[in-house]
Amino acid sequence: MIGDKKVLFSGMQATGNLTLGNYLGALKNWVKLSDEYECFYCVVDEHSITVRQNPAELRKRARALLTLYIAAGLDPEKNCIYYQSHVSAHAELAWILNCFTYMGELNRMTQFKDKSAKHADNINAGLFTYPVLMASDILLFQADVVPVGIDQKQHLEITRDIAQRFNGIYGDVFTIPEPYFGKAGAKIMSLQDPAKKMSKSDENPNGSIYLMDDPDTIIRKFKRAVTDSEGQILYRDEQPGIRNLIDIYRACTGKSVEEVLAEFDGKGYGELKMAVGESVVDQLRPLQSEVERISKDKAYLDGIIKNNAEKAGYYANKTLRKVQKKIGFPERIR
Ligand code: ATP
Ligand code: LTN
Repeated sequence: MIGDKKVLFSGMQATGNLTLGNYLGALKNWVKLSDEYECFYCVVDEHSITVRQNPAELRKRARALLTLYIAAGLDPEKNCIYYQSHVSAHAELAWILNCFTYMGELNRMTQFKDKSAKHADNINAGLFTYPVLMASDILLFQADVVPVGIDQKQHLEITRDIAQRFNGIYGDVFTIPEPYFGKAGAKIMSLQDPAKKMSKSDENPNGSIYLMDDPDTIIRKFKRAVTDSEGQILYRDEQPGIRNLIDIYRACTGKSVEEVLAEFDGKGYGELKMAVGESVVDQLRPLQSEVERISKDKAYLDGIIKNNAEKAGYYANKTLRKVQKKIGFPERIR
């Protein structure tokens, strides 16, 4: 708790241009929850380097991501929006928690398996211990809730396991976090392959809607979305492409599955695709204009970056010092 509020923590990697999946699965829920909790929203640039990055690009993307958090509606005066690399406690706690995490546990992580298959030439130790750094992010802030997409479920479970193990040895040091998954957008699939999640590092740009795509591009991508030959608009496993379109529509409009099915009863796939495309354009329009406006104000952004890194550092170091003391590191001489 901070004051009388529970704590929320979440983050995203600065690995590419954000997609509609990132927005509907995570960012949109962040905004929804931001009044209720004391929130920390991190640009996890340290996680990003588990895959090789171009330095100039990484710097640019990290700033663009931070701008996008604000543009999406997170007030940086109320929510702590900051870069992971500006708070050294993340890496320090990660080292400690590495010593409380088993190889066997990390070996089971599906993201590690997927990413090492994708980057076979660079299966580095950071990629393997990625979930430990993520656990450190969350536990440093004693977070109660962590809004993420379904793909992060396993990482939340290992975070809870590490925290429980540590608490079992040293007493109640860490709050055990709960994941928060939204109803409609928790797993948005690729428009070109509905068996695969929409991902910002996908090589095929037609599979993903990027948050900064212009309206024509968005509509074109939806028109080309892969569906099936059933010809009926139903919400079921056998029609993953249609189900994905319905999920996107639900997440953008707030309608229920029943309402969407009633709306498109007897209509064709073309009509559904157009309606979904338009709902996405409407959803992204305000966000895009806010990005333009905020990015121009360099001094404003720099001020946020500096102040919030200090605020995050304060809370993170409080937990880190407690952990260091518990495990028996020598006290600092003041
Ligand atoms: P990468 O392609 O680099 O692995 P990513 O697109 O999976 O990246 P992350 O930075 O790993 O994005 O994830 C940021 C947040 O967005 C996480 O909470 C994640 O669960 C969520 N997310 C990512 N893709 C989707 C998706 N297709 N549907 C719903 N949520 C998603
Ligand atoms: N692994 C997450 C990004 C991430 C994160 C976190 C999310 C890093 N640290 C802490 C929530 C809380 C991903 O989305 N790929």
